Amino acid sequence: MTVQTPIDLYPSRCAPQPERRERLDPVVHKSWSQGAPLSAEQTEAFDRDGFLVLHDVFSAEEVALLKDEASRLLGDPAGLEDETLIREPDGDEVRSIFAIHAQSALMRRLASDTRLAGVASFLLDDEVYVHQSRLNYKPGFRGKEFYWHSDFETWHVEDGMPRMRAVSISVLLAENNANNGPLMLMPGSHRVYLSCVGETPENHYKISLRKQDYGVPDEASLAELAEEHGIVAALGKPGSLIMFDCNVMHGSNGNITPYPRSNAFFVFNAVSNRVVAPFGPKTPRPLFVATREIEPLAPVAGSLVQSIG
Ligand SMILES: O=C(O)CCC(=O)C(=O)O
Repeated sequence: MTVQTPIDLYPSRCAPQPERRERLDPVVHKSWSQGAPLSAEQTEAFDRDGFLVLHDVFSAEEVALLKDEASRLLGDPAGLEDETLIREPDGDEVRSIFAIHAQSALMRRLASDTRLAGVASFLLDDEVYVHQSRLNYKPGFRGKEFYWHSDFETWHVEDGMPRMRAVSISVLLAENNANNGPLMLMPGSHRVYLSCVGETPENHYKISLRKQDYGVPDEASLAELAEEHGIVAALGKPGSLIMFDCNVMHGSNGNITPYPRSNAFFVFNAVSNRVVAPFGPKTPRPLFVATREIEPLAPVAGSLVQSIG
């Protein structure tokens, strides 16, 4: 079956100057009603700010299980698909492990949990699948920054995600505090689509997963956005969740504290928004970065400990 490439509603990396465009898609795709997995206030805050932090979502036992699994994955690189292991730009320390939902039964169960997949499905008003997953370690002393970006810009140009109907959820496995390079977001910036300059080279992902050079917003536009929206750091203890819209401007500083900042990160895309041919380079990124095999998740309720333990 040939999938028709839809019109490019969010062009980027094809004009000599950056452009600001209006978002054409809703942020919360479903009207709130009793029984929704978020309260009316939480739903409103997500719609307004483009992100939401939920504290104490996972119990201490669940966090311990997830931390053990994150350490196990980190401690056994030979057991992982080699290319899923991404190292820091100037060193050998592991920055990210991709496709964790495909390489760990616990991480697959976590992705399917109602607290993640159920909430994503509500916000996007559709069945969801995992577009991308990874553990982001940000090791102590040497963990490098993630420069400012809109995820959607990359997913659209490099992966062929047609519309803004995706949400990311980070499960905090270590305390994310003001000092160890927490996620920073510009609240409200998700309403503006900022196109970037510079045609994407083929196989860009090989470099960009360590350090991104294309799909990077220009400084003048970032300064304007920061002036308009401000910058907020999303802080929380292990077991908290940060959920953020696919187009919110975000990034994080390096970590020179001794304390690693590890998070399990899942991107949920609406099944109706499945990826098509990339809008930029001809060759899509590999499946471990952006899946093209759509497996809708059936949300699972209950403790991770009982499911796996
Ligand atoms: O983990 C972080 O601090 C940022 C991660 C991020 O921006 C991303 O994965 O898109």
